[in-house]
Amino acid sequence: MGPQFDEMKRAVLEGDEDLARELAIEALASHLDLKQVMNEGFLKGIQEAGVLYEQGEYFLPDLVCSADAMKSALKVLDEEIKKPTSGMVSKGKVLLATAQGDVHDIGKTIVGAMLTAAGYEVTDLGPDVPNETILSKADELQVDLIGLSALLTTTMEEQRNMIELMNSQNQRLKYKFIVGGAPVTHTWADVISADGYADDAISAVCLVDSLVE
Ligand code: B1M
Repeated sequence: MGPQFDEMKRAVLEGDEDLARELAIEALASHLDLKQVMNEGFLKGIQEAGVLYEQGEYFLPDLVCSADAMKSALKVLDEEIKKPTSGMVSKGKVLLATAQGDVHDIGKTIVGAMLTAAGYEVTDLGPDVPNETILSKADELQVDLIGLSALLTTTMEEQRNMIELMNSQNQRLKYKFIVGGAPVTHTWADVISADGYADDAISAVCLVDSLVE
């Protein structure tokens, strides 16, 4: 692992927003591989912050600072990640959100950026979004697929509730519905009868490709 990746990890771990932003700008300027920049750099930092939080060494304010540093790097890299690799013909419309009661939005934002890069028109409603809002937006935008992220075991229930809401409004077949987020599994997706589950942003693109024609 290169020293610059270590520094990226450290910037997030120490919650240093300015350093994280600077390192992201430098990474773009020196044409580093963005996948490596994310996976070996910044994401390592947020993962380790999570571990330290679990071990009681980090407290919530530390986690918030790490997340803010992660987001300042992501903001710089986002536009670059979103650049399509091929000529732009929209492959379909995707609506993303994080479940109501859940503020975690870093992973979903990455998924959105990767889907945009892959040629989808992505609308990201952000974190903490009620299912009713998502469904009415889906109708308004006539999307092909809805993706709901959940990072808390409690908010995973909103993914099940979304299916129930769709069923109650006779809209289950109108949209493909996929789920993701750290505690979510294939089994959970099967239990609630979602159309699919992806454990990271790259597999999310493959999954959406397989569901949207
Ligand atoms: Co919180 N948090 N957090 N947190 N946080 C977790 C999730 C936790 C596992 C930490 C821990 O205890 N070890 C734990 C959840 C425990 C549980 O439910 N079992 C937890 C907790 C408890 C909490 C609070 C309740 C703490 C408190 O207040 N006492 C609180 C929740 C508030 C709320 O939501 N109501 C809270 C708050 C926060 C911060 C605000 C400080 C911050 C979030 C900032 C933000 O997002 N804007 C935060 C963070 C940063 C984390 C950890 C450390 C990192 C999450 C992250 O961004 N990971 C997290 C620990 C962990 O996950 N191990 C933790 C990086 C990201 C790239 O990964 O989100 O998994 P991830 O996304 C991946 C895949 O999952 C997938 O692709 C992404 C890219 O590879 N994916 C999808 C994600 N969404 C997808 C959707 C798809 C497909 C794939 O299709 C739709």
